[in-house]
Amino acid sequence: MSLVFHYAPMSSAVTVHWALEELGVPYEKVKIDLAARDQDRPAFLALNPNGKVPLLVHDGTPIFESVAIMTHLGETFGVQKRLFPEPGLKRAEVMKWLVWCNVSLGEALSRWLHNTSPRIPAERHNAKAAEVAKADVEKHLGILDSALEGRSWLVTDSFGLVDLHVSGWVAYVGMCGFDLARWPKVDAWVKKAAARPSYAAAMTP
Ligand SMILES: N[C@@H](CCC(=O)N[C@@H](CS)C(=O)NCC(=O)O)C(=O)O
Repeated sequence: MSLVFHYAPMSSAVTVHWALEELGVPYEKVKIDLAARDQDRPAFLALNPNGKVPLLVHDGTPIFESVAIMTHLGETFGVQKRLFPEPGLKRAEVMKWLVWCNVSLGEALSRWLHNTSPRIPAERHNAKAAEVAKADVEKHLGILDSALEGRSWLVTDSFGLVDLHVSGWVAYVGMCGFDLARWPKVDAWVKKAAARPSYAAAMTP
């Protein structure tokens, strides 16, 4: 079995990196220097025509999109390790939150970054769009806070890949300037998940 993980530190690849560490599966790391535009090289584009990380190549099959990778890792290695539910309603709930994270929360955050980030030329910023996006990110953090009411973990009674992926994203939302302390259940859950040794390993470049 061969797993080759193409990643960049402090990117969307972090949660996949964290999952690989948490699962304890053997894998090979290939660092992609985004600033040097390694992602535009033909050999990389042949594996991921989107030119983005993360990318996982499992026995020669390239898989892009972090939720697809997370789901594949969960199905393949996570069920046995009790980090991913078997097919059924709990699996459906896990999928609901994974997709919500990348599509709903992620979309609002992306809109906010596009309208505020110093990496985007100021003439492309729109103050009203930034305000709406900020409110949308906050609305999603509120939804998550309510979902965590009375629960230790998001879907099951124990830590799972869904906690890892969604809390990893939410930690990034915090790094982008949102004060997570305003959503106490989210804040406590993010801190509890990040205390796992696998998180420190994934944050090591
Ligand atoms: N929806 C994708 C997003 C991947 C993504 O945007 N990756 C960024 C890093 S955070 C990237 O590789 N950017 C390089 C580029 O666009 O040139 C996922 O979840 O895997």
